[in-house]
Amino acid sequence: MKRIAIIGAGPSGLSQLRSFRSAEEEGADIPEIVCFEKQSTWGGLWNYSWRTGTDNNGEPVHNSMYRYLWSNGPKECLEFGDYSFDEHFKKSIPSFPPREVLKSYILGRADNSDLSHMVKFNHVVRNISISKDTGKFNLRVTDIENNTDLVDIFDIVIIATGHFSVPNVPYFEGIENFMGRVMHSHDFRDAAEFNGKRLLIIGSSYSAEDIALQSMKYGAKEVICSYRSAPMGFRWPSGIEEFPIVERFDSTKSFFCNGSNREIDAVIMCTGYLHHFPFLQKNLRLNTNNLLYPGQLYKGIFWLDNPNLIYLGMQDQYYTLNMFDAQSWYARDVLLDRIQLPSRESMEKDIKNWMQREIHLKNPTQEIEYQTNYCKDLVELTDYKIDYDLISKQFIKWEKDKDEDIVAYRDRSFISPVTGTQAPAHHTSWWDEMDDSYGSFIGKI
Ligand code: FAD
Ligand code: NA7
Repeated sequence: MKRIAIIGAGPSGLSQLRSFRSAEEEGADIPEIVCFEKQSTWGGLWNYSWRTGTDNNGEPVHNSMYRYLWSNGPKECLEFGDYSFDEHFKKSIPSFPPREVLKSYILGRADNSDLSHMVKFNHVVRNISISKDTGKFNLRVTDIENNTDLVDIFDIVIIATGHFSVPNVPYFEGIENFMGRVMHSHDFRDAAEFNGKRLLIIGSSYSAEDIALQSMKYGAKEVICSYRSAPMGFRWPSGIEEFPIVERFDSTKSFFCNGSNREIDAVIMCTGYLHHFPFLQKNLRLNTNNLLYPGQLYKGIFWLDNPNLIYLGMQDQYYTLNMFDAQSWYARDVLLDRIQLPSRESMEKDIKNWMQREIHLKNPTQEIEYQTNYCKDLVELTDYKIDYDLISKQFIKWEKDKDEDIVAYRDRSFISPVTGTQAPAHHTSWWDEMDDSYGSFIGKI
């Protein structure tokens, strides 16, 4: 029987565990699986931590989420095919829940699936290498609680360590002389810190958009978003503006490439994250930017040079939870010999084809359709069921809602692809709702 190691018990790792559990429930013999998780509990990024830098064990803090984080897409677009929001909450809830509510849902399926015995918490994977003699993977893992290192051998390794945790921090001329606060979005925790402040945000993607809005909502004086490639172009509330890329700083000002400059109090770099796998033997490390189809991975999952190495959730993400499920169900079926991988040549051709198609995508609608097709392609041969076409339509509608009104898009309601339920409206508009607690959101429906 194969031995499988999963690294990480965030949503991707949990999807993989759930996929095997579901096969087992239907009578299949499943391999021995050990999931190593460096945190004391599961949930990955959804475990909010006030800490930044290193944690109480001296390990890098994994968390990049912050207070007042609400879902940035409709919950109906991330719903699990085999576990609906209605089932978890015993009633239907609005489409854009705050972090704690989504975390409850993600953990709910794991709790109900009896997965915890497969996870070793407080275990940091330090090193993975391949034995030249056997072709098996040697793992070195630190058991943090007992302060011991263990070594173990596995046939299959599944990397589910996420890719939104290690910040990409570019250098800008003179920033070392700037006297205000400088941070990366990975360390952003509480928008109220910037109450009354003039804030410069660098970047023009999801983090920039959400942190700019949050900061205004919680009292920032003004927010400038500085873009490298293109402005986000939303109809921003008063106080938020977009400038082309910042070129340099002095002690109090930022200078932009269009010749203008502004006095600012703080800088938040929303400049994305690195795919970072220091624990892997060098020639096994996925090396990519944040793409919908990272290279080197067949079906976006299997390491081309050695398909016994599997990566989950390494894509840029419109889809999240049910894409991780699609990947996990497919990987499971390969590992259970229900699906055969084609020749290396065919896999390489397939990867090139998908990557080529990504280059030609022109707008978010095409990107959403592309990732929809990716998910559909994966589940075609498995028993995972969800209506990706409905999800796709709703993602496209969500993009339009954002263009119409970036402040109000979270007040809209969507249809569950699992139960068909239309979500109720939240009792307060997102812009006016300062309380993101579970009790306020779930209690007052
Ligand atoms: P992660 O959640 O990052 O989990 C990886 C796990 O691996 C962690 O538990 C970590 O501790 C563990 N790990 C890492 N290294 C090791 C090691 N060496 N040894 C052992 N364990 C290790 N998605 C949405 O659907 N909706 C949202 O609203 C949303 N908002 C987001 C907001 C922010 C600020 C960010 C950064 C992401 C957001 N996401 C959102 C996307 C998010 O990436 C996914 O929802 C999801 O958390 C990805 O799951 P994952 O398991 O792939 O990775
Ligand atoms: P993303 O989506 O990877 O975006 C990174 C942004 O940072 C993007 O706008 C980049 O600009 C910008 N960037 C990267 N490097 C630079 C430099 N050197 N100078 C200026 N701008 C730069 O990361 P996010 O944090 O926004 O989102 C990650 C996840 O968190 C996402 O899935 C959400 O769910 C929450 P570019 O457009 O490439 O020119």
